[in-house]
Amino acid sequence: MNIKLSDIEKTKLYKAKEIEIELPETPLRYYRHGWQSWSLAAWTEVSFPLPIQKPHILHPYQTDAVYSLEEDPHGSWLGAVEFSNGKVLILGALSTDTHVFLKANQLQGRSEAGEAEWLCAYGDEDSVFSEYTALLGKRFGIMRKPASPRVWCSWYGFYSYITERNLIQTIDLLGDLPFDAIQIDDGWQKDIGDWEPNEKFPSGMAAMADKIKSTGRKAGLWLAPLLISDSSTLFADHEDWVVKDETGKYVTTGFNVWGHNIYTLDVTHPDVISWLVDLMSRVRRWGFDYIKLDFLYGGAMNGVRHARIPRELAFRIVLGKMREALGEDAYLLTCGVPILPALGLCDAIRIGPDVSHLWEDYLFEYLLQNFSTPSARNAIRTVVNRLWLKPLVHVDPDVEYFVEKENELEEEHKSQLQDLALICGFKATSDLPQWMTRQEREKLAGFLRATPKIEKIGRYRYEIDERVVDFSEAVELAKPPRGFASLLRAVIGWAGNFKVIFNLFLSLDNVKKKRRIGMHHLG
Ligand code: 9PG
Repeated sequence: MNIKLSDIEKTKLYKAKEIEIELPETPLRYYRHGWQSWSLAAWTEVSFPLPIQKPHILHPYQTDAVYSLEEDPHGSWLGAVEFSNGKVLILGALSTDTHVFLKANQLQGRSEAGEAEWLCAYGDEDSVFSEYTALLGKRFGIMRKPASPRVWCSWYGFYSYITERNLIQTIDLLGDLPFDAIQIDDGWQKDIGDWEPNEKFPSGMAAMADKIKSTGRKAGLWLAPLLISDSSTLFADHEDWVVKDETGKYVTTGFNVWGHNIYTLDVTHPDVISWLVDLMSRVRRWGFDYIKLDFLYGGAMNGVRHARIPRELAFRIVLGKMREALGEDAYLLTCGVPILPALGLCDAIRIGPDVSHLWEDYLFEYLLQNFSTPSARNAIRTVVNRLWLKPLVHVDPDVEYFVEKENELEEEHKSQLQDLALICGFKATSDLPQWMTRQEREKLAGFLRATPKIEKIGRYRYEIDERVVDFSEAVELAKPPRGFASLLRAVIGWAGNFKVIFNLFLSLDNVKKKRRIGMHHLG
């Protein structure tokens, strides 16, 4: 279906498998909306298209691998262009399994499934995005919980080195800091797929939930229920539950981040569905009522599944079943999740990549032009560009930092993360109370209690009470490297595709993390 800008004045909603809008001029900017939580969302210069993200080995982790080699500007479900008069045209799907491309002077929508529904709207940026949000709310549903809990999350404090002992010590030291939930992250489980406590949690998970709840808070637990490691008992027992590609090879959800090959469960297989439902009920029985389901994109990756239904729809169906099993009274945060298919089925969505105690990462952001790796700046960029989702669901920008110890962020950058959390209305930290000075503890308490008035005054500018905060610098994308640096980019981008070299990088990073956490001090 081919339409012009003038058609939109009469009709805004279209039903088509393929739709093209003819643009009257080459737009200045393209709004690129990445697939899942960690994928980039940003306004990009049309005259400076982003190069294909490197290293390719990370594509399954950071992008929708189906489109990761696409050269033209593109994004999942929606795309928007900005013209020289400042007006914005949005093409937004109201159906899953859809993708938008800017090709020459056409904005193109494509559905991988059947006919899709599309909104085309032209005008002021905020109003066209609001129109889209309102329709998404009608089609997918709106989250119902009034406020998001203030969370202490173990990940950026302990990473996978969390133990029962250091968790209990932390809970005790958090004392009466106004957190509503304490959430145990990655590191408690036997294996990816074997969701039972490992030897670091000898008292078991019900005891951990009890301990947290005895402080009057929600007990939180992290799981990646759709992933399966080839080292797990689940894999040994149910090899047939794993998604394969057309050639019969297992679909890999990325490289071996946990030291093994990680694959994805077939979410359309009836036995997998009942296993997932049982898992959700078990976690509730342990006593957890704040659930962070992570790496969910695995359930929507391309592959051959038991039932031939579109991949994102298949994922949406299973997410609905997991939500039902958890019960409406549990708080459900989804992470590493394809955004649109999760709307209406969870209480919160992580809308950016991981933060870190570093502002930016020269290797990834400048040399490789990869904006999905953990850094404060990458997180801010994508989160600020996804705030239009806020009327639909609680938006999680990841954690904020308050302590000075072992943290390379400048005050200015810590403030930007804190301000963004106030704007999102979702507050969390992983700062170790063991490391807090009295002033830092007071600052954190003040932040957790604050309920400022928030007003948007520009694309990247907000007023928080009387204070103006501006994220314009943070969201800027580094230009591709030139000269020697571009040679370095080519070499590193290529070398990074070999598992051995990548794993070497990874283990060096783990050594740094372990040193930073100072295991010997925390026991
Ligand atoms: C636990 C973490 C935390 C964090 C999540 C997620 O290799 N990767 O590309 C990669 C990306 C994100 C990531 C971990 C690895 O973080 O966002 O909050 O829960 O998992 O493993």
